[in-house]
Amino acid sequence: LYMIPKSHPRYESLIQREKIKDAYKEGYLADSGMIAHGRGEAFDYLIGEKTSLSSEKAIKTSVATLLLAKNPVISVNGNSTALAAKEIVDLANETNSKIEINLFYRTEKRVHIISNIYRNLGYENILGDDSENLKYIDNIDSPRATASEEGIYSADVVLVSLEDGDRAEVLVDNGKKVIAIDLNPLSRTAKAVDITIVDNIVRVIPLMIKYAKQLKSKDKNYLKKIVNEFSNTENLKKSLNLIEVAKFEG
Ligand code: PTJ
Repeated sequence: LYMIPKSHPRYESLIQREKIKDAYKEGYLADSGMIAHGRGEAFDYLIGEKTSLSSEKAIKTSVATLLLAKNPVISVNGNSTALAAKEIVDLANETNSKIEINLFYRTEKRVHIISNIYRNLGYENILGDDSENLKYIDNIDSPRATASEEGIYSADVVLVSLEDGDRAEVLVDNGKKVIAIDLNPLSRTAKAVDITIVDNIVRVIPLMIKYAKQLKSKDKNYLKKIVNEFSNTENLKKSLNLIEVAKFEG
């Protein structure tokens, strides 16, 4: 990584840019992954680059949902891998979730590099790579809609991040409970899914791990109560409010 002094006022943001740039140079970030990151950065700026109370509530509900699931799957792509691969492995272990590679711009080369990243982190059975006979959700025979039979294809809960709206809708239409990490509260993904975490993936996954450690010893009724008390419509309204009240304080 390019040396960024820790004292730099935009240190965290610059580190994320470096990771995205490096992932691009290593050949596993989609070309438009750069654009997607830039859009996320802008929304992050508007919400003050911190986890709001509504995001924390959505995070807690998401963890309860993963812990209650029969076959929970964490879907990963180029951007989520660049920013949070190690933490994603920890979250999968804490919540007994599977990890599946699901790329919007799928190429053999990108799949290969990404699966090696997870293997090098000690996560052996990554799903969705080319060694499997992949199926297609909703019978959309497109490389964008691949699904591993034991993963997303049969999952009851899927966690997606930086996901395209069409694919999020296909998952919802197929009866999956979908959790999305998306900084844009107005995106089609944010509106389509069951739980939207309007926050940066780099802050979300570590907090999910913290909640998973707390909640995994709780009984099912306790977890169900958390899930039942959550309204995604309210959550999205509150997230939008954060942007509306962002004021010039100069
Ligand atoms: O690796 P691939 O081939 O699967 O491609 C991945 C991208 C991200 C290129 C693809 O899924 C895509 O084009 O996504 P979109 O439609 O640009 O949506 C990305 C969404 O993620 C946008 O709403 C961004 O605001 C949001 N976003 C960007 N960075 C972050 C983020 N959300 C959370 N944390 C971030 N760091």
